[in-house]
Amino acid sequence: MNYSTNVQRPSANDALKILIVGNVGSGKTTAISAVSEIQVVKSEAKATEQDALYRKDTTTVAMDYGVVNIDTTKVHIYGTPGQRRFEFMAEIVSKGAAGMIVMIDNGYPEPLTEVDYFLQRHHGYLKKHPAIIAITHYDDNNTETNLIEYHGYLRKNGFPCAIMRLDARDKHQVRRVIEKLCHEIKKRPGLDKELSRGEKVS
Ligand SMILES: Nc1nc2c(ncn2[C@@H]2O[C@H](COP(=O)(O)OP(=O)(O)OP(=O)(O)O)[C@@H](O)[C@H]2O)c(=O)[nH]1
Ligand SMILES: [Mg+2]
Repeated sequence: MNYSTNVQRPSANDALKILIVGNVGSGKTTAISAVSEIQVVKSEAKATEQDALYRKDTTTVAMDYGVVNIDTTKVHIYGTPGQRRFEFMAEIVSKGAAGMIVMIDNGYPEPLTEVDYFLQRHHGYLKKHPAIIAITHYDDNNTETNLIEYHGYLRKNGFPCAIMRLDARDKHQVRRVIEKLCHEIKKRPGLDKELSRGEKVS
């Protein structure tokens, strides 16, 4: 008997929306492109702000969108622009998102100030939803801030988020961060209730 015809990948039976915010050049678009199982929808344009030109010529001006399947969960990933003048997009895109990745380029002169900026800005969202802080560009020779300093900052300011190192170009590392966030989302009590109130996406 040929069993192979009966073997199927488990189909996604639930869905989540997650959001990636973080500073310019931290790797939001790169991470979504690395991990997505569909062609990523992007909104790249020529960068104008000096900050945005630091690592690359283009910058996200609206949002990125990709999909990855984690076990039986279809994860819809939305990336936001890092340029401050487009940051209103994050408020719009965060609607219905069950969790957030805050991606920070460790090569910034003061990366802890950047973490502070994003955590304060999304404070309202983070009071109700889980987040992972993903620190990128850790391999750059000119980066000096260690993970322990991020841990210290989060502890001092009362943000109970996990912190992970990430090379946004590496699909497996990006997947691990998303898996961890999905795990945090699913262990939150009351998630089912939240999803049934309309946060579920398909
Ligand atoms: N060396 C190194 N390069 C990285 C790492 N992560 C991402 N990159 C590179 O850094 C750049 C990040 O660019 P994007 O992905 O466009 O950054 P973004 O966060 O979407 O930027 P905005 O849309 O402008 O906010 C790309 O050139 C990546 O290849 C890392 O950990 N180490
Ligand atoms: Mg981008």
